[in-house]
Amino acid sequence: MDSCIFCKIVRGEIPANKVFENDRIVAFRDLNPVAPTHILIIPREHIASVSAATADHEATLGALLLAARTIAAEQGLEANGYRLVINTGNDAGQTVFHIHVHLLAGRYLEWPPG
Ligand code: D5M
Repeated sequence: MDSCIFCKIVRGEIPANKVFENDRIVAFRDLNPVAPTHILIIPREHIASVSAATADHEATLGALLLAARTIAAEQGLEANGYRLVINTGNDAGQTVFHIHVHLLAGRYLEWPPG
């Protein structure tokens, strides 16, 4: 996707504060953090949202969660815990239509979210 901002990060066309990369996944710090640790985990492959995912994306979707686990461990977040969020569609506040997992940690996270 030429115009997708997260595809541009994957291609290295715009800078990002990357914390993790593998053959399927890139992860980088959110520009507007809402918690002391706020990392976005994205697939290299463009999938617009959970709603746009198909069975063909099964391995990529699995890789997203496994990357989240690895990053949480690397960042030392397992003792106190962390939250994974995938905003999907307008009511959930999705603003970037390239599927991404928010990894949030470093403070007590209220439930339910606003
Ligand atoms: O979350 C989209 C998130 O993406 C939001 O928290 C801001 C973040 N964002 C947008 N552009 C960038 C760049 N260039 N670097 C890092 N973070 C970015 P959503 O779930 O769609 O609301």
